Amino acid sequence: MILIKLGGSVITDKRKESAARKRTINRLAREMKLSGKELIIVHGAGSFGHITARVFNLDKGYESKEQLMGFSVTHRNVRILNNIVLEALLSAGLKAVSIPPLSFIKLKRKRLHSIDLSLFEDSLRLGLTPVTFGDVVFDAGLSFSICSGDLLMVELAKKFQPEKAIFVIDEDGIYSGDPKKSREVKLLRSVSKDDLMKISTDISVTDVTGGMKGKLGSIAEIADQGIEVLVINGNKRNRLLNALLGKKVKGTTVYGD
Ligand code: ATP
Ligand code: IP8
Repeated sequence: MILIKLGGSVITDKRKESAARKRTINRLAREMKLSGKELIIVHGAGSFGHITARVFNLDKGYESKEQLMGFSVTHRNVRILNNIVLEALLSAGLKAVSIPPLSFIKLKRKRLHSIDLSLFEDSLRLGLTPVTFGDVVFDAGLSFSICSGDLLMVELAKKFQPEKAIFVIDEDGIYSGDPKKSREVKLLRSVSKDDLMKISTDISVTDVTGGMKGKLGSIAEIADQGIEVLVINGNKRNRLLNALLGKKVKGTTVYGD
């Protein structure tokens, strides 16, 4: 089984609220189907989640009752994006089924409190492709908080030990610094998990879950379990397909020790 995260930077335009990139989503869905691999798919929230989450300060947890509408709207919005992804997967011929985090994970001060991944097991056993996504969730310390797709990647990797985990973003991989900020940065073709945290990162768009910095922490946790992690560009045709097929593709490979 291969675990994939379709980043919000690829499937949406993170600068514009609720702007899905349907052509890209459809192409990525076709590439996933063509690979013929057993998959668990996670997707980010992009501009369907991060913008309203920031407006209502949802990442800080419950502060006032005015945030509750923000909680509902954000959940509704990420489900709209999830439906767009599902439509694309079904049209490509994948038997996808959606499993929303709000109903299977609870956090405590933004860290894992409890999780029930049995629906993922049931789906895989039947030959269905489970799909989940970054969402608002209940939090035992803060009443609610944000669950990133990156955290879901870590928990799914721990439980299902995929043959590899692929993070699909809008850049060719992990660079020595943010490629949107500087031309001097270099693509890192292979990085050890211990070197990950030394990499310079930046957040140029609204992102309540820590952007690339948060992602590097999640990648390190997955690599720590001996699982190969790839970071590749989803805007480049067939890169996801070739990565799924085990071909050598431009991107960053992160290895444990
Ligand atoms: P989402 O959280 O919405 O799902 P995502 O998973 O696609 O989004 P982001 O958190 O947006 O990922 O991170 C990808 C972005 O990180 C890229 O668009 C890039 O500009 C930025 N970035 C910052 N530092 C780096 C770096 N060192 N290497 C590569 N990208 C970087
Ligand atoms: O885009 C964030 O998930 P991510 C979820 O995977 C929300 O970090 C609701 C902003």
